[in-house]
Amino acid sequence: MNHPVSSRAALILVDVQPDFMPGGALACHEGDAIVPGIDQLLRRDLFKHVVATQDWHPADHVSFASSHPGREPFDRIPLYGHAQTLWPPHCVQDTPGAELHPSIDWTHLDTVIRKGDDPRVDSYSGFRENHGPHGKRPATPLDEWLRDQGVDEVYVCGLARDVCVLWTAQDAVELGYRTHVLWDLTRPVSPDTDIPTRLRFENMGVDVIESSALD
Ligand code: VGL
Ligand code: ZN
Repeated sequence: MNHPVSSRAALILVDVQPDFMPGGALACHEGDAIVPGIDQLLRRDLFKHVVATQDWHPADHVSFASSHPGREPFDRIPLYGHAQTLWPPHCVQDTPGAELHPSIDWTHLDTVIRKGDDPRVDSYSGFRENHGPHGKRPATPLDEWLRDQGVDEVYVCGLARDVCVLWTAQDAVELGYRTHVLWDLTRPVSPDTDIPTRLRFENMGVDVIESSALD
């Protein structure tokens, strides 16, 4: 313990949803291993501000391989001038796999940012959509909400370490937040990405720490 949490810091819990757990539609490697630690962290009540993101797709979402005849999950296709990975259908709106994980006590949550509801555009970061048909990356309400609360520092955890956690932390840095990632409370889709993911965090100025360091 050596890392005091400021009252101007927010915890961002990224996509802690059953579809990203083992047995789910888009399972992360050991994704369920983070659930007890996140529940315990919330019970410690260290953060004045707590936000969750929720992947929330329509059934015909552009990121689903099923929306592209002849394509398989994990194929990459060009989309609006950028590479798009095609995923198995996951986190379909109003299905059990899209719920915030039922084993976590979400009582202390201040707000939920749903993302990926535009059928044409994927949305990895909690702060803004991926590139869309108009070239822009429209903002979600998250940055404005955090600024309204006076937040200048964020701690990011959840799923997936190599996708939505990575993109959320990257946007947080670009938007000027002091940014930490709670490494032990994240897991990747592909574990072979862990070394490059950690380097990417460090190179972009993200402080990678363990949740046990917080007090
Ligand atoms: C995610 C792939 C597709 C994530 C969401 O939460 O990391 N990954 N949709
Ligand atoms: Zn998704």
